[in-house]
Amino acid sequence: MSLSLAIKEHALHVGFDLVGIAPLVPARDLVFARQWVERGYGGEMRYLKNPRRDDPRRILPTAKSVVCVGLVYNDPHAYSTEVVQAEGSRQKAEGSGKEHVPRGWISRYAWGEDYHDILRARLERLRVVLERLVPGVETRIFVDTGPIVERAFARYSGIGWMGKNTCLVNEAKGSWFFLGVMLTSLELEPDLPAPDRCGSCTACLEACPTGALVEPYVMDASRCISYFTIELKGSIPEQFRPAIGGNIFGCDICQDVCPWNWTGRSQESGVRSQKSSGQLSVVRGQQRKVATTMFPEFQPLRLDLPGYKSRSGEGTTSPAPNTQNREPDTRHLTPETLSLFNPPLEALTSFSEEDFRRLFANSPIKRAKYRGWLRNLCVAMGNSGNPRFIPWLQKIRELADPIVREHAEWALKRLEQA
Ligand code: B12
Ligand code: SF4
Ligand code: SF4
Repeated sequence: MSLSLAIKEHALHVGFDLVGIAPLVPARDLVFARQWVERGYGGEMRYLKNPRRDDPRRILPTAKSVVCVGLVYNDPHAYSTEVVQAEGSRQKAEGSGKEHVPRGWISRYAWGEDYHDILRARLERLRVVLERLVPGVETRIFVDTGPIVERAFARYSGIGWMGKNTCLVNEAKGSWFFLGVMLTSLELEPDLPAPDRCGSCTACLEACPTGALVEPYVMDASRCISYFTIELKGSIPEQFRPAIGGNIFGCDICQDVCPWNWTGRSQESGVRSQKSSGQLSVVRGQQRKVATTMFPEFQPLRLDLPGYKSRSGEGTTSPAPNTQNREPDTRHLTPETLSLFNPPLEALTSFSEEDFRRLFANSPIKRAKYRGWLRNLCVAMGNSGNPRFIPWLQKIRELADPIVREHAEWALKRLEQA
């Protein structure tokens, strides 16, 4: 068996779902990535300016090929475009005489434990195998945070094509997977890039609420909800706040609507998007067949909140996987347990800064920091149209932090006008 094949077998053996080998320099994409940053599309993400991103030999001078791996994080819970959020659920609740429970959306990738550690641990195991196979081999491993344009290499390794939403999409697995890369000093047999299967579909471009997908395959990250709610440390530009809707950490919309995350085959998605309305779109009548994982670390975290008592007795959790386009299942609720799947906004207000640090110590959510968390909650509450948040916002606006204060003021004004 060739060394390249042996490495790929071991990658699957240590638990990755996808693996491929890329040649060292996908020059066209790295030039594109540099120009993209120069155009200002990276917003305030200064790490994207690191010149080592232009050529991996600046990290490992002996590098000759790149082993790219993918790990599926999707689980069977509903998509953000399936759960009827904000206005829709309010109307429904009012119609049925029940109190409306405004909920927020935490991006699917952040429901479970921090993926950086999980992928890195598996890559370390792969590195040990490689060092045993080829003593003296030099390697560097990266998951997300290193100065590597990961999707460029992953694209050339054949594990997916770059979709028009800029995510890497795999024909069999969809796009809900994380990437990891290993630079090696070995001359390995490269795979062929996967063919682009987006075809004439434009579902993601149409669904993006902020117009961040400025043209097919090109994102202006400085307009992306994921950037606003995770990466941006300061004030969220006011003109984008209504379009953020209930997204409080990250955004899944352009992946939720992708037909490859449904049947994995056709574009017959029947997606109804509500671009720029600030509401998430609603998708009905589809069967989801894309790859999921039962890996417990990626299931929605359940937090015990002894201090929290839900006002309307709605509870906080939706434990049952929800694959068939249903609204969150609220039958098995305990009022003090919070699931990160589509949580009630009110429950999220009960965290102190200390709680935030403790609860999210091993979660990607810690990246937003407490200040960003409060800021994002203010925006979602302002967008909820629900006056029950006014007392909390009034309290929050007394905080010393000028960013949080300003977002609370904005939300109060919006609720008063609602
Ligand atoms: C900065 C960053 C972001 C930014 C900017 C995203 C973006 N589209 O650039 C923000 C904060 C918005 C973001 C959001 C998300 N991110 Co992010 N992010 C990164 C990071 C750190 C760098 C990405 C980057 O370099 N962007 C600059 C652009 C130019 O590069 P690129 O998008 O990778 O594009 C490459 C190719 O697509 C190609 N290309 C793109 N357009 C064109 C056009 C032409 C003409 C050509 C020739 C080439 C080309 O050139 C580039 C180099 O190949 C990577 C990790 C890493 N170190 O690479 C993770 C990463 C891309 N993110 C990831 C994830 C999971 C997410 C989110 C799903 C999280 C969430 N739910 O909120 C969203 C997805 C949003 C989306 N539609 O992409 C995964 C992607 C997995 C996948 N299957 O694609 C990565 C790889 C992290 C990881 N290790 O798993 N992210
Ligand atoms: S993650 Fe959300 S805001 Fe960003 S490009 Fe996709 S749909 Fe648009
Ligand atoms: S939604 Fe359509 S255009 Fe966008 S990435 Fe998926 S297949 Fe491609």
